[in-house]
Amino acid sequence: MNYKKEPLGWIIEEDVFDPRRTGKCESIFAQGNGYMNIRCTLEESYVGEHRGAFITGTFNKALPDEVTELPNLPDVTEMKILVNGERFAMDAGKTEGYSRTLDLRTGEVVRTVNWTSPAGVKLRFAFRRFVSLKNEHLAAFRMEVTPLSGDVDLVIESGISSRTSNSGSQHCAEGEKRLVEGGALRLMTRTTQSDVPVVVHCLHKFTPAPAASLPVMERRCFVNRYTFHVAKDETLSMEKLAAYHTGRDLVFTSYGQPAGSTNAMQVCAAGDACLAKAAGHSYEDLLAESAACWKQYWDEQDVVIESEDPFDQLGMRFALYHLNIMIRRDDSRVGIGAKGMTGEGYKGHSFWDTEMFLMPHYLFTDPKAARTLLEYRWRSLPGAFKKAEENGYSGAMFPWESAWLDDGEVTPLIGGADIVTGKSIPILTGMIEHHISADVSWGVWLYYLATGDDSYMDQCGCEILVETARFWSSRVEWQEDKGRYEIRDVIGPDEYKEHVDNNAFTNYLTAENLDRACDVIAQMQERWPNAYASLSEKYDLAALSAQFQDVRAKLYLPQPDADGIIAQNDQYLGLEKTDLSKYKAQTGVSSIYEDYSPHQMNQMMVSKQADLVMLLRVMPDLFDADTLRKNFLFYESRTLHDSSLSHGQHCVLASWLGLDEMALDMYRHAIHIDLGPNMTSSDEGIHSASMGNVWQCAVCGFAGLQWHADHLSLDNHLPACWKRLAFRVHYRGAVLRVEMTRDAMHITKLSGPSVKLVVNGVEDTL
Ligand code: IFM
Repeated sequence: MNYKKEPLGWIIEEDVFDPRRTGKCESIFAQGNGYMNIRCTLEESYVGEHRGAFITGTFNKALPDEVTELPNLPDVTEMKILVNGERFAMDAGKTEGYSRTLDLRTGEVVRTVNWTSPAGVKLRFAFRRFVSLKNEHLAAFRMEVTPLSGDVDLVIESGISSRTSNSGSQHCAEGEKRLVEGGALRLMTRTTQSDVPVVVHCLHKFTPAPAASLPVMERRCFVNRYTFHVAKDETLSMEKLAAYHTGRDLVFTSYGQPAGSTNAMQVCAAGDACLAKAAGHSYEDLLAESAACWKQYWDEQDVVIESEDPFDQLGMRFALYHLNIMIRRDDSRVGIGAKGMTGEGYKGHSFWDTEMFLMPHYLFTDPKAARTLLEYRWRSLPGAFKKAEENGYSGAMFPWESAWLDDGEVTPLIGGADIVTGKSIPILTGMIEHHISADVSWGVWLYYLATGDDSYMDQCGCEILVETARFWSSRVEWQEDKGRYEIRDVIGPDEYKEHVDNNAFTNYLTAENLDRACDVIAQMQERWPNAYASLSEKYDLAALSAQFQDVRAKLYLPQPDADGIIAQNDQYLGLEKTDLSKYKAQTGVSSIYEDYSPHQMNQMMVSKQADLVMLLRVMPDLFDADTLRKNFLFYESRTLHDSSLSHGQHCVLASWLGLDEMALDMYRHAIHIDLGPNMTSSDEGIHSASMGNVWQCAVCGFAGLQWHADHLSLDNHLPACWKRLAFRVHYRGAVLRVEMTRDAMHITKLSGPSVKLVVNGVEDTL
């Protein structure tokens, strides 16, 4: 890969075709707009490729014993190109001058290559594509082919294939194919269980026109076969438009309406009209419209980094690019998948990643988008009530993995192979990783602190805080001998530790959840009358508040021991201290699974990811600086960073602790998770939470952004090799521009009401 292409900091280039990187490049070059994402699979097919087109919210269950997942929808990217009867593919013949670039400024991917076929025919190919940021349904492709060694006969097959699957499980029916007015191919299908109508269109335009064109309908495939005779040095160009529409699109379904109730013909008509309109425009025109939206995004959201190493900037912009294409900013029926929509990994499900890792970015750059994410949690409450009830608890127990609003818990039950037993490893997170309910509440309160949005609290926030507090009040266990409540048998953030008691992160976030629920109950009647009306009808709020206060007062909150170390959980400090150097030095992740079973790892003092460190990062005021530092160093030494969630949070805390070199090292690890040399790390999609982490590293870590009850604070922790860092922050209706060097921090209020700030310890009001 080449990250030094001009203009520096904007271009990701694959400069050598290497089939070992197939999956990685499909994911990192993926294009989208929050409604849909298309993996950047090459036009001609290769062993190991994984075509993918995903539309937010179209969740489906392939078989009764599988969990709901985001279906891989019909593909429009594949093309078969025959040159004098030889199939164009770069793994045959000779390839020269290969380059595939993603231009982060416009979202366009361009591939150029000179190819000599096995029979010696030379051609130049240029492929371009983008998914429109202007029209969320539209993707456009352009190809130019120039024969260089003589005239050629070309056959090109291109269209729609519904042979796609999610690792073998098919989600769409065969569907109905037809040619529609204007020569477009149309495939109308439905998801098998959720019954969502899915309509895909594809239209080709060639210059010069083909000698012949023939529609070919096969099982799950509908293409046009075009034939051409192209003279030496003449260029054949193709423009292809594709449009995706589904019955779950907001225009067809109001909130809560089942997808199957949408008339598929309406969806077809919308697709027909969309394509007919786009067909009147050239690729360049459509690209310009989309690029203008990207420009606006960058004007508002860019984080500028001037560093000795330009990769620091590129890594940040790559994260911002994906943060923009993974979120549907105005549809609160959908969350963000752990891989966005760039691959099938984690089945398109949302985790705590949303609130703890992604939310701070959206909240401080586009608060409305943050509200959409938190409304999604509120709309998912029925699933959370159901999960609590099924487990014998009260209130709202949020699913560890979430999909469609009423799906409830969708965590799969089994994972990879256990090296000792040879059986599948049971996945327990859906059953006992309970901190998600407190994480959602933490997100709600952070949103309220940063926006003061009373309407959100009135409609959603109060209910989430009260119902999650009700869950925790039923979840805690009274220990008569110790005279306290405990939370036993959980998995904390560190998923290498199962069935632990009193995970500090879980307990402290629960305490926070209970406190905030009491706060809102105290203010609800006056401040949030609608919430008060509906909750007071269901509950005696005064009694509920008294119950929460009692549980909170008696909840066990682990404290530093004689050495100043806070136990991650009751068992942790007594575990065996195995030598971890081999795993700390690993180039990939999770190599420990090759030597130990989960059961064995549970007995070892080893952490997968930030756990106690995560607690200190989100609640830095709990302990003094010395305790923070001691615990950070202790736990980091036992952490393998086997989750992409880990490095970024360590970076933030390391910055605050003045561990400058370590903080920069952690930042660089975070930007390498998807862009680094590991060929397979992103096969199943990019790591969404890591993108949020990269933003947090710079803004919360190096610029020291912290939120407080009535103000924001900033502290200069810029790495020595960074000359400048600049970004915007939205806070309580105001927009601030922060510009910093190692010696100075300039903050300008661009708009909005006055804002209280504490900058490098000095209070000020802008
Ligand atoms: O939510 C995370 C979890 O903390 C670690 N495993 C991956 C999940 C999805 O990113």
